[in-house]
Amino acid sequence: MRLSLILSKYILFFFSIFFLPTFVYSQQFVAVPEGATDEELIQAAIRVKPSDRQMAWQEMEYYGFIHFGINTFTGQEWSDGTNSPRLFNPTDLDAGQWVKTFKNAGMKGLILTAKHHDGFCLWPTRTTNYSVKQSPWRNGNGDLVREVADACRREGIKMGIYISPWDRNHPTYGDSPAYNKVFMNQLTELLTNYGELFEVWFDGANGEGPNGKVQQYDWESYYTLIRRLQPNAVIAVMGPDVRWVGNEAGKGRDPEWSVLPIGVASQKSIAGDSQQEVSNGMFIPRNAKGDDLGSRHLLRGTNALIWYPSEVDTSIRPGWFYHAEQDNQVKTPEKLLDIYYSSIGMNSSLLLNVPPDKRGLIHENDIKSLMMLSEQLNKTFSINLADKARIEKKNSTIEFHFQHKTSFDRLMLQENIRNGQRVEHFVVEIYRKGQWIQIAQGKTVGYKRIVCFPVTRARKVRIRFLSYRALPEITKSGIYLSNDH
Ligand code: FUL
Repeated sequence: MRLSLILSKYILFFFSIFFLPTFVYSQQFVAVPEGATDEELIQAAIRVKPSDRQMAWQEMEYYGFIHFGINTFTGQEWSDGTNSPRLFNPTDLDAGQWVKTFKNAGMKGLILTAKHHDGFCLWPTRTTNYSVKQSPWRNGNGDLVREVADACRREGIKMGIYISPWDRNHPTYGDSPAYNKVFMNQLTELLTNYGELFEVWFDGANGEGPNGKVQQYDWESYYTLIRRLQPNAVIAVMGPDVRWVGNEAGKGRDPEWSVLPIGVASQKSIAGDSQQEVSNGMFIPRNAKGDDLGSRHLLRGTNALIWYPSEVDTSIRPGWFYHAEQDNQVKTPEKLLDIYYSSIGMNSSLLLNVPPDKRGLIHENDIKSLMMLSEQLNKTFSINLADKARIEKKNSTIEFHFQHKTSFDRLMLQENIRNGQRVEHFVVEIYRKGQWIQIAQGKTVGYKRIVCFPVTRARKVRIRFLSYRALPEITKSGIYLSNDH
């Protein structure tokens, strides 16, 4: 690479351990020159692209969350680390049943709570006795992380881990360097002993440890370790690769931008001078809950932009952990379908929690809802009506001409995000009585956008891109009839 190119004001920086040891988690960003005009900002924004690991993750779309641990047996959502490990005693645990259920539901992977805030470890870690080792399950010889990893491998779906940095049991928690060491060891065990992981999910919840002290997490070291031991894994939520959508209700937003302002104050800090500033300010957009995180006006004043796509995490039940009294509150297939459209249909991935019960099995009611959802999705998306249409692509429109009048109520678009995210506003129109009539509209497209509207009958459909950062590259489009109504 020529030096002049490196110094060019819009250059995409690829930092890696080889180039800049202090910036070891290989975050890619595009620098924005000071005082950039709006046009210069957009020029920078269209250069922001996903990393390979982010791309592989994005293509998974739909994967499951397993909250299982000591809380499953005490009826709690959060426990304080004082429950006896002997309470952990699933009678019929079958990780194969979990994985098969998820696979049949159409999920491409699962994330297991290897350790929740209570500190109870689902694997026989060397870092604490508060683990399956001290439980009656499998006579203390069990390793649930291993059983899940083996089942995932057998069924050919990917595995990820959730590990809570907040630990309400470990005596070192709050003694920052000591606990950071413990946590690094826990990570090392999980990252080395169970095969390839696709995601490491760091929870944002944080509080006091048993000694009342607040822990200073060494995020930089955690990220570095993950990059070294599992280079293909994305680090989510409290991490640089995947962003929390901002709610736990399964709600997406439009626009949903994967290109976001980096959120730190100075170029100096971006370059790695101030590690704290980089990690604290960079990965958690301060307004993760806002209606819009990345439209043009929100990019003003930033000094760099990153690719930071959204993940929707929500539970099939009111709680994250299993509670028998919620057996009749499992989300209906209709509700799950809404969530599908407002997550995967809105440029996010869907991480759907399905907590196993005290037997160690996914409950029949949850399976029923999951299967009905997947049937409905298969029914809707197995026939792409656009395949039978003549397609005319112009610069900023795509027209579909059917041979006969055709009924449809869903439209799907995908941008070639390897070349960035470009579409800012589009309308869907049909041709009727000599004119184009708008039936739906949307803002962003991104990796995938599904627009839902009432059943419509027409011979010609058109998508018109009203606003974009660069000419849209639509790689896939689809028109469907759902029969959801
Ligand atoms: C939250 C946690 O506090 C909940 O218990 C759950 O694990 C959810 C996924 O994340 O921050």
